[in-house]
Order: sequence, then structure tokens, then C-alpha cells
Amino acid sequence: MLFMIRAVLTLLAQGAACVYIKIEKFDKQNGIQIVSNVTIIETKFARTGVECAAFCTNDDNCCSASFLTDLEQCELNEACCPKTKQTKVAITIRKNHDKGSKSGVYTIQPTACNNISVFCDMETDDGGWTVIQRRFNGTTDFYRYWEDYKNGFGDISGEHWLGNDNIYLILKHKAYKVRFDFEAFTGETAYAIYDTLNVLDETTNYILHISGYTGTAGDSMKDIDGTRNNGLMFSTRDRDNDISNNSSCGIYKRSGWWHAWCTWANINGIYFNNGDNSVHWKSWLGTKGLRKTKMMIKQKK
Ligand SMILES: *[C@@H]1O[C@H](CO)[C@@H](O)[C@H](O)[C@H]1NC(C)=O
Ligand SMILES: *[C@@H]1O[C@H](CO)[C@@H](O)[C@H](O)[C@H]1NC(C)=O
Ligand SMILES: *[C@@H]1O[C@H](CO)[C@@H](O)[C@H](O)[C@H]1NC(C)=O
Ligand SMILES: *[C@@H]1O[C@H](CO)[C@@H](O)[C@H](O)[C@H]1NC(C)=O
Ligand SMILES: *[C@@H]1O[C@H](CO)[C@@H](O)[C@H](O)[C@H]1NC(C)=O
Ligand SMILES: [Ca+2]
Repeated sequence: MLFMIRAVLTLLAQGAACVYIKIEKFDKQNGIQIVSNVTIIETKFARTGVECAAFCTNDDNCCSASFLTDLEQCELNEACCPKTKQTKVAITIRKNHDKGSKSGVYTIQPTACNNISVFCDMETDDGGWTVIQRRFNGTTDFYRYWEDYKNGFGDISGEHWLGNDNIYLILKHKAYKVRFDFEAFTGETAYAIYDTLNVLDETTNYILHISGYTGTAGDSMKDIDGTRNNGLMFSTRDRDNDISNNSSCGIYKRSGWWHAWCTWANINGIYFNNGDNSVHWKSWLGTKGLRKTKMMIKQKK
């Protein structure tokens, strides 16, 4: 199985662009062929099982595939658990964590040379979300320095910030949207989706591009005078890149963020606090501290 996975990665890395692919995407079974006909999406010519796996990787509707070695045929199948039969001349592969799979920690490879552990949310809004920020009980300190926000901190399976370099690498090659989920201490929930998200690299101080709000929590990617967070740089307690001339938002709001003057979105603020430096999303519950926050990204269709 390991050989298979490496081979898939090698094949995809030969393309013009680096490919964002989850490692250990497939379970492989020799001598098994899928026979349920109704869910076959497409039959394609393929030279190898690896190539067949790549076709399935790149097709969102594909959950499993048979490679028929004698015919050099690749059958892409919608079903994740299809009917199968024994045969000497087939290999069946199955995506092992896409549809119907569980949320949890997975390794992804945003470029050929980078491995990142991420938490995948497979339940919210059809699943397939890569979590970049999550808080739910205040265990992890978010009042941190530039290097921490750059590299990421916390526990990937618990509270964490994925890291600005990682976020940049993931967003680099494809178009992404972002979703924020919130829960108040009363149990109320709300969300905000932005149709477009991009973050540039460290030399720009991680300039943010974000637009296209929809949701129930209101748009808080702006500040008190209406300045949008769009186009702004990242700031931390030790790096003031905000547009407030006489103060440091990283210190005032106790958070790393794309601060303007400063921001209505302070999900990296102080847990259990209320007020300006609390964990808040101002357009929803003002500066009342929130119990749960989650920020996550998904490739656009
Ligand atoms: C699959 O379905 C097509 C058309 O519905 C039919 O022609 C073909 O024989 C079927 N193949 C198998 C293996 O059942
Ligand atoms: C990625 O992680 C896997 C599993 O730990 C390892 O085998 C592989 O060498 C890593 N690749 C890179 C480029 O670091
Ligand atoms: C918070 O959650 C983490 C991960 O589930 C757990 O390890 C930790 O003990 C929790 N902390 C508190 C204070 O509940
Ligand atoms: C900050 O200073 C610059 C340059 O002096 C000025 O153009 C800008 O309007 C000031 N910003 C605020 C929010 O006062
Ligand atoms: C910063 O300057 C603005 C505009 O002059 C003013 O409204 C604000 O109170 C000042 N903030 C601090 C912390 O001095
Ligand atoms: Ca400032």
C-alpha cells in the first residue's frame, strides 16, 4: 500500500503545478473488481493502477475505482463501498477518507516537498474542510508571537492555529473559500462563509484577500470605521502591521490577525474574557466571549 501511495504522489508531482493531495488516500485490493454497474461514472484508458488512482483523486465524484490490468481500463465509481467480485486481472482502490469518512487528523501534502498534519472536518457543510483555527475550551494560549503564528501552535486534534506558512502553501495553487463556525456559551450557533480566501507569503506579511460574505453571523471582516480586513497584513503582539497609527492591535486585541484599526473578528483573542480582547465576532454577539470558534477552508468547485 505504501508503494502505491508514493507512486501516486510521484505521478502527480510531475504535473505542471504542485497538487494538493491527501496522503494515504487509497486502500488497495489486488484481485478484486467492482461490478456494481449503476454507479460507474466513467471508463478511461490507463496504463497503470497508479494512473487510475490519479484519475479518481482528481474527480470529486469518484470514491473507488477498478483498474483492469488486461484491458488497461480504469473504471471510476461513485460508490465508496461498491459490490465487488474476485478476478485475477483487476485492482480496486478506494478513497479511504473522503465521502462518509470521519473527522480527524490527516496528513496532506500541499506541495511535493511539504507534509502537513491537519484536522479535517468531514461533517460540517458536506465535509472536506481543512481546519486552520479551532478553539473550544481555552486550553491553548493564543496570545503569541509572530514565529508562533508563522509556524502554527497548539494541538492539531484540539485547539490550534495551523500556521501562516501552512495556510499560504495550501491556498497557493487552487481557489478556496473559508467558513467560520461559532458557538456562544449559551449554546447558540452561527456561521460565516466567504466565497474567496487567499493569503500571500511571509515577505508580504501574509496579505489577506477575502470577499463574498454569506451566513448567519454577519460580516466581521472589517473594523469599527468600516475598513475591510481585505488587503491587510498580519499582525501579532510583536509585529505591528495594522493601520492604527497610534496603537498596536496585536497587543490591544491580544491576538494575531489581519488587523485593520483593529477588527471586528477577534477569534484569536483571550478565552473566557468579554470585551475588546475577548474571543468575539462582533457582528454576531458584540464583544461577548465565544465558547467555540472554527475557521476552515475548502477548495471551490
Ligand atoms: C452495465 O450497464 C450497461 C448499460 O446499462 C450494459 O450495457 C452493460 O452490459 C452493463 N455491464 C455490466 C458488467 O453489467
Ligand atoms: C511525508 O510523511 C510521510 C509519512 O510520515 C513520510 O514517509 C514522507 O517521507 C514525508 N515526505 C516528505 C516530503 O517529508
Ligand atoms: C480541552 O480539550 C483538550 C482536547 O480535547 C483536552 O485535552 C483538555 O484536557 C481540555 N481542557 C480542559 C480545561 O477541559
Ligand atoms: C496613519 O498615518 C498615515 C500616514 O501619516 C495616514 O495616511 C493615515 O491616514 C493614518 N491612519 C489613521 C487611521 O489615522
Ligand atoms: C488613536 O488615534 C485615534 C484617531 O486620532 C483616536 O481616536 C484614538 O483614540 C487613538 N487611540 C489611542 C489608543 O490613543
Ligand atoms: Ca499600529
